[in-house]
Amino acid sequence: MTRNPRVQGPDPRPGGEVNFGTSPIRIVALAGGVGAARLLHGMVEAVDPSQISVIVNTGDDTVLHGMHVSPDIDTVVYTLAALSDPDRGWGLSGETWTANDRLRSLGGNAWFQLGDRDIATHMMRTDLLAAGRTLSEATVHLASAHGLGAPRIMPMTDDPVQTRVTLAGSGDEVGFQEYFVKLAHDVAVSQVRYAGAETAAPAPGVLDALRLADAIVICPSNPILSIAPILAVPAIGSAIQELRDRVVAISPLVRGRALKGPADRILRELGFEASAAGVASIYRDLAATFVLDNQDAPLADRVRELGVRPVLTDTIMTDAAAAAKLSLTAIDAVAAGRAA
Ligand code: FO1
Repeated sequence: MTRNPRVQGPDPRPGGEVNFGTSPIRIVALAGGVGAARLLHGMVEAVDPSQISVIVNTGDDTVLHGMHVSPDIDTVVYTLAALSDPDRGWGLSGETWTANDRLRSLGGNAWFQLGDRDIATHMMRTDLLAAGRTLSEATVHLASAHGLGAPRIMPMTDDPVQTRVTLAGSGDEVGFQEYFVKLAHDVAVSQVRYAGAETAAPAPGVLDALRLADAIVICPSNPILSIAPILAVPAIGSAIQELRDRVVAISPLVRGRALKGPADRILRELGFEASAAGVASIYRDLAATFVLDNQDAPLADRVRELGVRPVLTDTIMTDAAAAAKLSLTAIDAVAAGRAA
């Protein structure tokens, strides 16, 4: 396995190194927001970033005040550029909120907080789209403007896809950010759909990256809100299914609980088991390997019974070194599974 020469300090590789043979290895990550960004922050320290492609969920995208906001793309870009706010996980560190506060005082729609510096990102993206550039091209521009030559960050599609959430109480359907931010995901959900996904095409480069990948990592993101929209793009979902033996998913739940966000609740509300085994059953046709936390060791046999190889490790990413180690465990597990 090729290790990133920029890694300092102790080798984060777990014991029992497994090789893919001729290096360098190529990795694709399917990513949502904060959980994925944390994993990637470690992955780029552990693996040569030029060999990593990230396919990012755009079902959370929204147009606010005339600006195209792509929260998950920005979270990944800001985190990899070491510019994200460490506590919130989204937005920029050292942010000011003058425009948003002023908007609120004018009676405007200010529940989705846009920081002053963050607004420049959305203005730039909106200008590029208005000038006829695609979301992929706008993403290349913004990643490079943030100093990121690698990894390659791609939206899942350049077509409009919107994650829409039906509220259990009223039966009303709302946009993702209205559920997630305005309602603070504190309401029961009865259905989630990915409007537009059925006719969406993968963004340029997405299918090639998947086909060339030695390992495809499904990040520990919300399976319903962050990963399912990517898989709902038909050509991406079927490519992942075909490449199942190279796919490893990392559980976003530990002892049945999400470390951040509503993944456990929404799984339960939609009739899934809120546990690592429940998540493994959602991914069973897509991922041959499943990484779950040591604390969930009693669930490993149930994962195996699903026809999925369980791998136990520490999945709680306390820092970049822990995230690097988790990435390598997941990637090595694919190599071990394919060699078996
Ligand atoms: N999350 C919040 O909880 N409250 C916000 O006001 C908010 C604003 C925001 C602005 C830009 C951006 O890129 C992300 C923002 N997020 C906010 C995060 C975002 O709603 C979620 O992290 C993702 O969509 C879920 O992955």
